[in-house]
Amino acid sequence: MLPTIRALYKSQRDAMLAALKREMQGLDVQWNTPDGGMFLWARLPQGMSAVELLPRAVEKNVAFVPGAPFYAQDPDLRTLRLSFVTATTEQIDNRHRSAGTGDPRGPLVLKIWGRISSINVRKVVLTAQWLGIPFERVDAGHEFGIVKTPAYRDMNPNALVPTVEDGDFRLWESNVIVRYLSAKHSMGALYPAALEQRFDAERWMDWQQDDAEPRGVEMRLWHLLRTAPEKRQPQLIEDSIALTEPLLRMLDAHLAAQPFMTGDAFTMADIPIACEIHRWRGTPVPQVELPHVDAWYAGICGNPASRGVLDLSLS
Ligand SMILES: N[C@@H](CCC(=O)N[C@@H](CS)C(=O)NCC(=O)O)C(=O)O
Repeated sequence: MLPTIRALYKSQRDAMLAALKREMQGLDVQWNTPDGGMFLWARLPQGMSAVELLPRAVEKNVAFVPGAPFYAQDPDLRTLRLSFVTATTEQIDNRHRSAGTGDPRGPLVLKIWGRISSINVRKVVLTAQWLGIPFERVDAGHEFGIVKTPAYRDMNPNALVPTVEDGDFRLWESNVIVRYLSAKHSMGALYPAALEQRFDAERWMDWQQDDAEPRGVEMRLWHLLRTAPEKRQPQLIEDSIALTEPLLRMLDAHLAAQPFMTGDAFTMADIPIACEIHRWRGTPVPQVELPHVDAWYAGICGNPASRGVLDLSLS
């Protein structure tokens, strides 16, 4: 009896190992090769959470147990436990095929191209984390290069980050990616369904990109963090403070009257502006008092989705 069970479990384990190897190709997913027992442990790519992935995997007939509850402290949200004894080898093969990158409807994982030191990449990562969208981020741009290669330019002719690949669909322009992901995964919530509320959100997103960013924040950051001290022009920094402070006071007054950018609920509009405030507050210059902005921002930072984004220092 025991040798039969042992042989059966071995064939099921091997089917799962083979399916993982095939379907997780090119993704930063790790797993062990169990010597015995009934389970295999895997670790998802950076930024993913097993709890958040579970409902999507179940939709595709793959179930697992998220690893976090097994930890006494500091859980690793990326871990999960797969049982290889509860399905036949054919089921294991087919279910992983349908849930994996071989799925004709596209891979489970959104691919985000761009270094996390970019504010525009941070917006996209924050959106994906907020919505629990499984993603893989590839460092690109600046010191990581890649953006000027023909293959990257084919995706994004601007040779800038971020770019996302959602199956066969490729998209660039950070705020547009935030809109796209919100509309796709959170219609009626992050992407407001009512036209007036939606365009209120759109307006603030454009304000971040067209006013707040170019008028001051960008200039200050580049000057203070990315320019050699001997090449810095103090006048430029002062000008950028003078240009930006009135905008921030306006933002503070806006958030004095309502908890989020477009009213009572967090929407896509809060994302780019939170990333802008992260940058503003992280720049080493005298800071204007913004009590309402700070309270709103603290609330967003308190959400686990902001980890690895708004808790990073600027570089
Ligand atoms: N409007 C674009 C701007 C993109 C952009 O300027 N990206 C910068 C980083 S924030 C970039 O790619 N810089 C060159 C590099 O990193 O190599 C967007 O919002 O996505």
